[in-house]
Amino acid sequence: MAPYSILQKHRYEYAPKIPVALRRDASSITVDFGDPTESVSDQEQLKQIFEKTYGKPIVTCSTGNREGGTKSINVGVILSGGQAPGGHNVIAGIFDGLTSGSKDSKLFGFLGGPSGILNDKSIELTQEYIDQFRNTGGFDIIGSGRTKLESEDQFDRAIDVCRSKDLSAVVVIGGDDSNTNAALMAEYFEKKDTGIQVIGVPKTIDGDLKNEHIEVSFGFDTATKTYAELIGNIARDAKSAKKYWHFIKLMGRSATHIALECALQTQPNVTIVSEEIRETQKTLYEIVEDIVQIIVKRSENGENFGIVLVPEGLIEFIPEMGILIAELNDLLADNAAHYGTLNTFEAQSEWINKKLSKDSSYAFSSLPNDIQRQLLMDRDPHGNVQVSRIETEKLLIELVESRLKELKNGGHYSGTFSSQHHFFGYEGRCAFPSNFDADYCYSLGRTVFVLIANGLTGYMASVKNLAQPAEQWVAGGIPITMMMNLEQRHGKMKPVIQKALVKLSGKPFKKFSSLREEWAIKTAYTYPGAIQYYGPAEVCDKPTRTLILEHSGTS
Ligand code: FBP
Repeated sequence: MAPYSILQKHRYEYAPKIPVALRRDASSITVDFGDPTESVSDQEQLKQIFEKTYGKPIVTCSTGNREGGTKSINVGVILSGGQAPGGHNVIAGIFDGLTSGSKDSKLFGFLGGPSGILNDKSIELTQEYIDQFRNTGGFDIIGSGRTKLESEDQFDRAIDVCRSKDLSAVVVIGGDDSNTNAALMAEYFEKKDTGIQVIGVPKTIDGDLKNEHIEVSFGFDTATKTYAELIGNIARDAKSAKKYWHFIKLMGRSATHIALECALQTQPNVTIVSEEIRETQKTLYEIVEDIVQIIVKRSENGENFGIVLVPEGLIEFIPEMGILIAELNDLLADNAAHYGTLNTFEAQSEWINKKLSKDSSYAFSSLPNDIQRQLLMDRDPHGNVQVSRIETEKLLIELVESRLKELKNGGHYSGTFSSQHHFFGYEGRCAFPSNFDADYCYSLGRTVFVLIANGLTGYMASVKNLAQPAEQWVAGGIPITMMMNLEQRHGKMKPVIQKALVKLSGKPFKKFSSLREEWAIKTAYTYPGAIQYYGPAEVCDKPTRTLILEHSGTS
């Protein structure tokens, strides 16, 4: 066994709290069926695409008992996309459910993400092996990857591999794209009459895989608490030394849920919400001006320090930058061969500038060289610009600094401005899961097994009522097609799970916007401290502010 820390040793002993309905022998749990469902929109088209799996009912784990337990079965599991705390517990939950049904059942973990099933690379997950990962962060139990599993050739290959291992089901633990592909795979497996079930699990620290039935994706709780601890520490340092403005970029590929939650936990001076920028169509220079105004006001009170939270996805939400990035994505995808022959940045940017529209060429040229380079870096497998590699926080500092100089020269600002930049993302993705994530993920894993044992496919495991104590949580399954609509991807309309951005009419944003002016000028930081695993429930088990505001009506 690899060396481990004292906390890790103690976490092995932690028994996750689970809903009452899951507390019995997992193999005997039945499900109650609701009414047939519809997709969020584009019902007719989706009905045709998902001929076999469209319209299934929501299911809830029931208190009734299944006759005859479960025969021994084999299941395969895949971790897909970015790491999120709690993934190990999902796998532990599946394993415990599976082996409670029959000791002869087997769980296989495909290695390195979805490519593991295509390359037939897997390991059998034994009790001894799994026990080394319980309640720990990371995805290193089997590794993860970003290969997309979406073509019929890939699905055929997956069928061969599943058959060679006699798998009854495949579990895909992933974000919105991976679960969309899980739904397509479930449909294909049904059409081919394979009898192989596919179940999805909602994972992503970004928190953008959520809806009426999926209250939060796992990992969001731990990641935001980790970042909030660090932000609180920096805020206190800033308030002590009174000499730096800290610009902190926070992960979240697209939606601003992470930065918003961290703002609610720490009360910084400025938090940019990308969705609001898009809604109000603010330009980069207007965003900079807003920050500058706050810096000037605080300096008039003698406070030449502060905290600015910058969501990672911001750059794509600034109208002129969003258009520029969309043009760049298309240009790079359509001219990959020619672009590959351009060996220097100068040659690349000259070619790009000629191809861009006039406005985008202007927007591109007005950016510092480093940011231009970052915008031209390789796309991810979904064709997206890798926002975690674009240093928006540094860009803002540069623009703020130069605007403050202008104001100083004009006699409108007499403060001092020194800055520090930070990026918090990877720090939070593999943290020891909070009690909430440890409990939630283990419950999700147990729920996955109940769905499999009840013969379901094309479902996402769901555990609801999460703002309440774990015993009151409600476990069940949501047909994935129910969360889908059609969206344009690479010029074609494709079925996808709707991404949940921050709602400006939602309670978390409203709460934030009612307080932000006060936080901007006053120094009103709060310091959440480190995640606690042992102690009073109020300290250790409390979910995020976002979840509480969205689901219990209190803060
Ligand atoms: P998932 O959506 O796959 O969960 O990943 C989210 C994320 O952590 C984003 O916040 C971030 O932009 C991205 O992954 C970084 O990706 P990578 O790990 O490939 O650098």
